[in-house]
Parts: sequence; C-alpha cells; structure tokens
Amino acid sequence: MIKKQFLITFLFLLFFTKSYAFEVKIKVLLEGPLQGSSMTTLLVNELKKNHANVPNDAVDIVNIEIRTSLSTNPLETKKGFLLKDGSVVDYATLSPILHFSATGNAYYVVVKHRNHLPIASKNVVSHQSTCDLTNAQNVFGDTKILHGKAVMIAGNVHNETGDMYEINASDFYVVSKAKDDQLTGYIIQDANLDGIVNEKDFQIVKSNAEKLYFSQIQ
Ligand SMILES: [Ca+2]
Ligand SMILES: [Ca+2]
Repeated sequence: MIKKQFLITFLFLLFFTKSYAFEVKIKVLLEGPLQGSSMTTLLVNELKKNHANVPNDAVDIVNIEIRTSLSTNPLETKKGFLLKDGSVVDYATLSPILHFSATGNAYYVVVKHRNHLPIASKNVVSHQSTCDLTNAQNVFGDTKILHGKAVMIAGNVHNETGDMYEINASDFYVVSKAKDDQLTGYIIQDANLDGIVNEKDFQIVKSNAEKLYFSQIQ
C-alpha cells in the first residue's frame, strides 16, 4: 500500500514538474553571400574538406546562442549549418529544429558568424517557435536591410580581442592585404564567401568600415 502511494506521488510529480528542453528554428541571412532572396553556396566544397555531413546547400557554419538577457554571457551555444534559404540546421543531426539542453519557455537568441557582425533577437523567443532575424522588427538594435530583409553585416575580417565586434580600419587593412596576395580558400578575409579574396570583398569591407558598423552584442 505504501509502495503504491509512493508510486502515485512519484508519477504525479513527474507529470506536473515535467520540464522540456528549449527548441527553436532560426532564419537569418548573411550580407556577404546574399543575392536576391537566397545566399550563394560557393564554400560548400571547402566545408566538406573539414566537416562531415555538410548539406549541399550549406553557406557556412554559424553559432547560435541562447541567453537570459542580451547583456549576459550565453547560457548555451550550438553550432549549425546555415543553408542558402536562411534556415539553420543542427551541425550534428542536421535537424532544422535546434534542441538545447537548457529548459525554459523563452530565451533571447544571438547568431554569430566568423566574419559578419553578430545579430540578436529584440525580444525573447518562445519554445518551439521560429526566430526570424530576416525581419527587422525582430532584430535588436540597428540593422542593415538588403533586398528588403535584415542581414548580418559583412566584413568583420579582423576580429581579434579589442576589435572583435566592429568593422573598422583594421578590417580594411587586412582585406586589402589579402586582396593583393590573392588569397583563396576558406579564409576569414573572404567577406562574400565565394572562396577568393578580390575587389568584391575589398568593396564590401571598405563600405562597411566607412560606416563603422559595430555590434552592441558581444
Ligand atoms: Ca573587426
Ligand atoms: Ca570573396
């Protein structure tokens, strides 16, 4: 009898205290490779050299952070492949639903990329919803609009400590040198992600460095 009561109590607690892992879908665009409504996938073969299970429509790798506030450190970070339509799939499982181990109803979402400025959600994003960062209304702070969509700003090709979240003269210097050296491959100076550093990258960085774009999210 005691055992039965214990079991009922246990099941009751299990049911009513059940917590779930936070899940979210992401939509985000990178300025560099964006052409019209989708992004180019010219680095896919470079990605395949160093990563397994790379989708054929992968643009690059991004990191997705969830936070309890935009001014605090990430609670958890997940790596994903950004696809040409702006969706993000899990790096390991390729699921379009990103499963975090944190439990909770809603978090801020931050997306980071190796040579674009970070982008963040203006509000918390609910469990099992889509965080659409291509809609400027959903984006924290100033945004850049291209082809009618909010984008992550390209050209942060020099992002060492102290210079990490700003596109400035250092980025301009770094891309100028890489252009002169005609660097190719999977390299940070390739602002438009087409596998070569040339005049196109130079112009992207020059234009954004002149505007001194920076990210309030670190
Ligand atoms: Ca920089
Ligand atoms: Ca390029």
